[in-house]
Amino acid sequence: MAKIRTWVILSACCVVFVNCGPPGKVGPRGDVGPVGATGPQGNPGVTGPTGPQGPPGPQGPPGEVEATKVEQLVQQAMKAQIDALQKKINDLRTELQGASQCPQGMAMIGRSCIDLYEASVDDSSKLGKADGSDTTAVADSRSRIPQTRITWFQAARACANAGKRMCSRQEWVLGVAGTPDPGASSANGACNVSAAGALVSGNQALCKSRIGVFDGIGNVGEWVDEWYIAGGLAEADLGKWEGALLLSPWGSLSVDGKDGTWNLNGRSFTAVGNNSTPGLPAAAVRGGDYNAAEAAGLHALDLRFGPQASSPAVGFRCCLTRGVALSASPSP
Ligand SMILES: [Ca+2]
Ligand SMILES: [Ca+2]
Repeated sequence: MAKIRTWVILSACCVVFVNCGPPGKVGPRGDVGPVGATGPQGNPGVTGPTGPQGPPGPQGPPGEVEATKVEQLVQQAMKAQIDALQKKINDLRTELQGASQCPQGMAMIGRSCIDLYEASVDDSSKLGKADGSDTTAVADSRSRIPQTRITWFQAARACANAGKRMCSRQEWVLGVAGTPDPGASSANGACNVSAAGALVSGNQALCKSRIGVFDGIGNVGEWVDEWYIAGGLAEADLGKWEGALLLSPWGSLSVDGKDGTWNLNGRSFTAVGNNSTPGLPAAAVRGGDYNAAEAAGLHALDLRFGPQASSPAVGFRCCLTRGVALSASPSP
């Protein structure tokens, strides 16, 4: 209806205003329009799939209990090392101290120390058997009545029990050197060579050596670390030594020239008063005793006693090498 109306209107117009013919052909289609503007950005894509599993991570720190254990082990190891070092330091310190001085009651001879006094022991009931196998008495160097009735073996053990040893011949002689020889008299504090028994060692003020050793001469004879074949003399001399005291063998070497030497012609005592035994070695006793008179002296040497013999006139004295303590065990 609307198209018809339009056509009527248009036709009427043509009648009114124009002497018009039929309408022309429709013109060609215009060119394609320009490309439109770029559209807006699209929405983000969807999330991708889960990736593969990663490699395992590094080992974590130890747990609390394990860490404590490790720490304890480290501390123990360090403590053991520190203790070992400390012991070494202490040992070295002891050795240095020992190397530079002598223990109390001893005097220095080179690298050795010698007791200032004839030895006593802590307990004379602990002398044990004559061979010293069970001697537990401990020797000491103090101003006391010295121990006698002790065998060489027991004396050696008592010295060892004190961390010392028996004196060598050289140590004994050097230690006692310079002691004034009293001759036959003990008057005025001279060495005890004319009494009924032993005095307190150190009692005789003049009986002192160059380095302060007391009673090397007289009081009690002293075992020394020295053994001999008993009576090991020339055949021609044997008769002269039988049970006898030989005086003046030292000539001018002795202050009074009468220091004695005793020997028993190839025999030695197993004990005082017992019969002497042939072939038994003699352990040396030096210095003479309270009853030796002029025969006592620096050079006095008594070879009558076997090492298992004991006498009321024979004691001992200990020495040591500085910086070295002897172990008290095992038994010899
Ligand atoms: Ca003596
Ligand atoms: Ca003499």
